[in-house]
Amino acid sequence: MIDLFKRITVVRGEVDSLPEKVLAFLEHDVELCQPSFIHICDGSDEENRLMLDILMADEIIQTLPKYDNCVLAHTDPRDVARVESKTFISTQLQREAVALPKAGVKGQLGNWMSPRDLETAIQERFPGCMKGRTMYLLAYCMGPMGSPLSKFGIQVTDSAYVVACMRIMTRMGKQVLDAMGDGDFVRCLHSVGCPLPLKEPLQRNWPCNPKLTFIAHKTATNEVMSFGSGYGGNSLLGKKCFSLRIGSAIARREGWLAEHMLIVGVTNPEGVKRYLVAAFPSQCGKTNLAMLTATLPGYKVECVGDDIAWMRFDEKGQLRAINPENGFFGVCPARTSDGGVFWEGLEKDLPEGVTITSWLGEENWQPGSDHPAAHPNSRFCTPAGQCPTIDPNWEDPAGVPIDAIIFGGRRPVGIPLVYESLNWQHGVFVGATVSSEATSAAEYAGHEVMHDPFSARPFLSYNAGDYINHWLEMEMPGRRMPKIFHVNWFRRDSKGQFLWPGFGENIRVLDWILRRCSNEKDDIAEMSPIGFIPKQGSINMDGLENPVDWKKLFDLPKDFWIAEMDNIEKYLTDQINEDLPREMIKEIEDLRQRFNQF
Ligand code: SPV
Ligand code: MN
Repeated sequence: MIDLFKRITVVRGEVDSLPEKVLAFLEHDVELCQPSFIHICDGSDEENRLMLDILMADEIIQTLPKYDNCVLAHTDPRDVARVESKTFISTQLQREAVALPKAGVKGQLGNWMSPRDLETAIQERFPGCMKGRTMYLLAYCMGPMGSPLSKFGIQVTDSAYVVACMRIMTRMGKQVLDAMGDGDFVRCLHSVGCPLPLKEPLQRNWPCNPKLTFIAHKTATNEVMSFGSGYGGNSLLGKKCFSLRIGSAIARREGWLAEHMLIVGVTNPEGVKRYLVAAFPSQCGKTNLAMLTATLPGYKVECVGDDIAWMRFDEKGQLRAINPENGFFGVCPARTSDGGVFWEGLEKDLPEGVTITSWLGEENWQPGSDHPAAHPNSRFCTPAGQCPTIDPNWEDPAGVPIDAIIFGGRRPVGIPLVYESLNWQHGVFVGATVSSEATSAAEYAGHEVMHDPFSARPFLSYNAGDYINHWLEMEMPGRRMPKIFHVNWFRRDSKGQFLWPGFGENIRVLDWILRRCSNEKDDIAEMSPIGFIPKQGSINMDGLENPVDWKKLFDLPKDFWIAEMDNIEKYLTDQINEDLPREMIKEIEDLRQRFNQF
């Protein structure tokens, strides 16, 4: 055994049996972080119980007795979201990682760090950061085991909470180490940044280090380093860090797409099933759409994934998608006194005498209070296989065939319920110009509309101009290109009321989209300046509780669109500047031209 490990107690697993490369990685991180104990995770039920026992003893979790095998963790109120301002991509040249904005403009498409500054940042944080704690090593697979589309990762972490969640969110444990052998893996280092003994008392028993929080990615060498936060997107490194940031860099090199998209299968009353992917910025209801219960009779929606899609064209030219994840990490609610959970909107369904405890521990929280019961970004973490509407093919190693790509955002004005792009290049433009109201999944306040190209802005790991180019280059002879659509469930009238009921009624829009993807003879679309929009009456509105105002849903106010086009042009040219593909300039010109003739 290597000398280093003789000084540390290996509490579980055998370091000697690790593949050589994994051992070298472990050795490096042990030397850096100086944990007191090492635990090689096997992913077993027994190990999971041990993690939960540790978390219970540390009073980080409590059981929710109303449900089987369900626990609640309250975090330090300062550690509740991704921290985009402290998320970095490190490459030799800045321009590899981020487009260089116009002079005097602040870049919004990611933060670059030089290799030298990264080394300094690491040295300021990681040496000795696990003193007194256990370093867990977990091997995991993103994507179904055995799929040619899947990829391996190794994460070391000093958080039992992270181990328990990674076991849900990924395929994790001994079987992965066995399958991986001497193969490559993404190297992930995570620490909550609270060596023992503590220098400051914990808040709500949740170890974190908000002052020093940072999440860094070395895309050239497939490495992630995360410090100071236990929150999902910052600490479950298989998710945003690997599957999106490192993933899209690998995808670019290998010619495929790693996207912030849900994947669903929709079956119509004739029994025809088609799959689609949809990209929305964080907190626009991706999980809701992924688990939609159709209100139209005879339709069924089944879920393959709710957050991330890895997609590749197969040898027949068909785009196929896998969900790299194994669980859902969705927005969820507060605790009730009967050991259950409370979602806003369930006020009327609360059993008599049951009270709500807010996320800040305030007992007897009252509906209608001036502050929400749960932090708006509080999350649940649960295995995908437990979803009642999980798709039977969700773990198909070949992936599911994709017929349509949907982009969307939260747009209160101007943007119609649905439109279809004119062709692939125009569709890429639609993706590049996604905007949405700000979200509490990161550190933003307020609701201003923010640009979020491909809903991947927080997850870009290389120059946005190259990202757009990579999308453009997907179109090749012999490939059946999916149609690209844009949806907006969130348009409001002048009184601020939503014009569309949303939720299960969104099946009506999915139905229209999928009819556009079949070779249906009925003419259900008409040309507009922004693309094809539904002909009046072509979306099935049968049985809608309240009639919708078609005109207001599909109106294209010219003054709004003139401002929107100016805004898009300014954003793309300011932010992507010299790296903006000329195809995007052409699309803006064509859009202007079409409005001029409108
Ligand atoms: C998102 O913010 O887009 C999420 C949640 O899916 S997290 O994984 O925490 O980033
Ligand atoms: Mn997400």
